[in-house]
Amino acid sequence: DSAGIAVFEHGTIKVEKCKGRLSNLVDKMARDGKPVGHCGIGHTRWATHGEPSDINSHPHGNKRVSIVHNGIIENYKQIKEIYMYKALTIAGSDSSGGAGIQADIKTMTANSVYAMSAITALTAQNTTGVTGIMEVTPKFLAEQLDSIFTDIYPDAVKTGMVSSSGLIETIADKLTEYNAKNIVVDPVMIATSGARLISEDAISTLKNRLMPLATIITPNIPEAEVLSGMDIKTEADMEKAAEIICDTLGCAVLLKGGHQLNDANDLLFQKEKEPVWYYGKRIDNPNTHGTGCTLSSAIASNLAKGRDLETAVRHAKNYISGALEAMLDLGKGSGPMNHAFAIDGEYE
Ligand code: PXL
Repeated sequence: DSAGIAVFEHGTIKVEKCKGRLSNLVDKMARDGKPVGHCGIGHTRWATHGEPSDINSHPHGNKRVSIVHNGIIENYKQIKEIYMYKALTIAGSDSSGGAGIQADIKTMTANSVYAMSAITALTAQNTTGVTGIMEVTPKFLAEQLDSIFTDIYPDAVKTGMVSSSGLIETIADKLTEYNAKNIVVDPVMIATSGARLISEDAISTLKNRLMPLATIITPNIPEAEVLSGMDIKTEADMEKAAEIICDTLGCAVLLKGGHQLNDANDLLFQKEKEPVWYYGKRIDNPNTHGTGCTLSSAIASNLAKGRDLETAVRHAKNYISGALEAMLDLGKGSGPMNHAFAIDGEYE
């Protein structure tokens, strides 16, 4: 009898009480990407090759999920659930679907991660601008976060538009209460279209309460100027500003060169590590609505899968390059990217 118990941990497959062919089976699953392949062949391969993962932080760590009889996994559905990495976006809704919550969910889905959302505000907007903003109350945001964290615990969290101090405090309290890991804070201040998306006093709450909890923050140059208090004109300025932000707020910084400086050259600054430059290829696409949201949720997706920061940023930049290169052209203003550029979408 080849019955045994497969123990699935965050990022690893370990076989316990294994008799007969069970370990062969797990190896085969990894090789073929099945049955867990539905949740990402990458995870499986990565798992069995034993690269580092953060097992202890995962609520499903050590959970036994599968009884195997003669090579057949009986509770396959459970394995799929366990094997789906999960990410949460806490952000505003963009009715035009290119930025905010909508961009985040599309990005996480396209990166094979299960996406959840806690909505901070509704915006009425299209590619030409924002016409209205309706915030949720801090109490209702707290309720959304309680619902999420007490049930499907996210492997990573991204925050985007949070326009007022009360909402930011609620997020900081709840992320602390639930011991959230892999937190990416996109310090959204101004939309691509020019609309202001945060109040003045909320900026200091963002700095004092939320950013110290972040694994990484992803400012563009104007945001980094606000956060560092210095003008940024050169690559050397970018390094200096990122160092100031990292030292004062205690989190890693991805300072995005964007269109204002060096095109797509971004700088990753981490405490006690050499700065890393990502020399992105310049893609001549004027439709950049939602690029900030997309990059930060792609980083969160990759952190959810257990990747380190440097790798997560590299993969996220590859994803956004693909989405820009697809040259989608919708709307009258700066349009959205094609988040689904690598998804076939035909199910015959
Ligand atoms: O890209 C910043 C941003 C974040 N969140 C929402 C937005 C935008 C830009 O338009 O609409 C909801």
